[in-house]
Amino acid sequence: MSRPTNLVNSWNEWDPLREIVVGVADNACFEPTEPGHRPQLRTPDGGSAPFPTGPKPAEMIERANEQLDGLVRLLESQGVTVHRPVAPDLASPLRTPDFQVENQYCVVCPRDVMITLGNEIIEATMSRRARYFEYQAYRKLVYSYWNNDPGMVWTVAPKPSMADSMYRQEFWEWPLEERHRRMHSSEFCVTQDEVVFDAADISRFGRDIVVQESMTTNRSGIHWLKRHLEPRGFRVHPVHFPLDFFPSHIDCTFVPLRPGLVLTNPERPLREGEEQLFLRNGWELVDVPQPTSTNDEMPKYCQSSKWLSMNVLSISPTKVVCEEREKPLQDLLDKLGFEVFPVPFRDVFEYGGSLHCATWDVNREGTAEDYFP
Ligand code: DAV
Repeated sequence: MSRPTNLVNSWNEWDPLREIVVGVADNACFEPTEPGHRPQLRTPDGGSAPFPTGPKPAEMIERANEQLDGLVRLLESQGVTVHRPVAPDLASPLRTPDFQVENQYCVVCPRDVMITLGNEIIEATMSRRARYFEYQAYRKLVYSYWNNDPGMVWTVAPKPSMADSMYRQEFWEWPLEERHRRMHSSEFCVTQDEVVFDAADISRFGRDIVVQESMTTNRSGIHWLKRHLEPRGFRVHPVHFPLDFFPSHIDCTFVPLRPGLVLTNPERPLREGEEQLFLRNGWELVDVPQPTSTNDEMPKYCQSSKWLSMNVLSISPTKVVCEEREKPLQDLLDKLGFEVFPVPFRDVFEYGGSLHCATWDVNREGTAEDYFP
């Protein structure tokens, strides 16, 4: 039998899943402090402590790998083909002509780095030094698609310098009132001088691509996406969530689950007017319930918010994988008519995300639908 040629084909976040990549925790290090990121360790008294550096302890890596492997088993039991990246050495210091960083991070979250848009794979520019070379963990796989799928388009977005001048260091010092005052300016720790985006700030709706302006995606990055994608028939819509003062990655804020339905974050409403595209076309925006953990109750080294609760992964428009503790969200999904697959995943949180973050779908059934005619 001949192999199907369209190995790379994924137009949205929900069509029936055929092939996906799930990250691995091997060789992971603590994320370093750098101009684009200041990891914080909260102490019980509400203060902060120095964040650890260097490789993560083996037993922490094992625990995360067990949960990642559990997700792989579930997906395979649903008939999905799963690939894993190969983790390189991440503990050595990195030096480019423009920056140095003490170590890299991990290869648990392909979602942040890689995106499939139809028959195209894009490697994002990334926004943090420790993640500059993360794409390399996926290259073997990308080459296998490249070699076996003649229709596949492979795009590497322009790498920014990540030099000191690319960042706005004062951002980290702004007091809360200053952040309120600047809420609508969408200026974060990265300036507008270079093209910067993480793939996880993008959400796919067929011909329409929604991109969040954030700490990890600037307006120049969105402009590059527009100029690259619009001639190929996509429409790119920038979106903003002004009450999120540290926005990074759209998949804990605005999560589409099927045509006509987006899960929304009750603490992060869209900028006024931006909901119109959806409402005009008869889409429902449904707020998720409060997560089962407060931010203070998140795993010790986790740098993401409690809203990892809504970082779910769709197996199809009727089947959703959800973290096992998030019963209120599971009940909502059940009421909305989904079959819910709960899996334990909290040991993965400190590696940068939950179920959607830790995956990158390369093939889902379906074609380029126009959901917003
Ligand atoms: O809301 O904390 C986390 C996303 C991680 N990739 C949040 C976003």
